[in-house]
Amino acid sequence: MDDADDHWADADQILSVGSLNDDDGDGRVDDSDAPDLLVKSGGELWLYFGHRVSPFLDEILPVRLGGADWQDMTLLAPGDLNGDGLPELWARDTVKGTVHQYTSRPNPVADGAAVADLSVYADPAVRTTSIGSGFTAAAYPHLSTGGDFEGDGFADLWARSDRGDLVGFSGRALTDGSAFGPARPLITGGTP
Ligand SMILES: [Ca+2]
Ligand SMILES: [Ca+2]
Ligand SMILES: [Ca+2]
Ligand SMILES: [Ca+2]
Repeated sequence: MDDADDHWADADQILSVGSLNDDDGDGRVDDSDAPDLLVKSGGELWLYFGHRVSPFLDEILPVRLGGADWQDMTLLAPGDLNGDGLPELWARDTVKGTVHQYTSRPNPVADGAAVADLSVYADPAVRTTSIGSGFTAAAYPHLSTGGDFEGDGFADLWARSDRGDLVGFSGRALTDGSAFGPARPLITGGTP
C-alpha cells in the first residue's frame, strides 16, 4: 500500500460497521460478507473493505467518503435499521450536539447484486435534518451505540456524561425531532 493511502497513523476514530458490499458475490449483503471499517482522520473519512480471503484490510484500496467535513463528528454504528441489509451510520456533531442519520442507499449493479451507494455520505441534505439533539461533546464526552439494547426494534444510545455517569437513551420512533427518549441512568450510585 502506498503511504498516501495510510490513514491509520492520524486516525482519531476507527469504527467497525457492517458490510457495505457483497464480498462473497451471492447477490446480497448480509452477515456472510466481511464487515468494513471506517477510519476518521481529522476532517476526512475513509472506508476500508474487510476481506474474507486476505487478513489485510488494505488489500482493496480505501475509499474516501464524502467531500463533507467530518472534523467535529463522532461516528456511531447502530446497525441495519431499515432492513435492507446495509448498515446505517449515525454522526454526532460534537459542537452542535445534533445526531444525523446516513440512511443506507442501495446501489443495484449490473449483476443484480445490491451494494451500498456511497454517495449518501457526501449528501449535504443529511446534515440539514437530525434525529436527536443535546448531545454535545461537552455534555457527553463519550457517546456510543451497541444497536438495539433491549430488543424493542429501535437502536439505542449510551453515553458517559460530563459528571462521569453512565446514561442510556432508548431509541424510539421519531417524536418531536428526536429518535431517543430522555436520559436514564444505567448505573445507580453506590453500586459496589
Ligand atoms: Ca465488506
Ligand atoms: Ca454476500
Ligand atoms: Ca440499512
Ligand atoms: Ca432499543
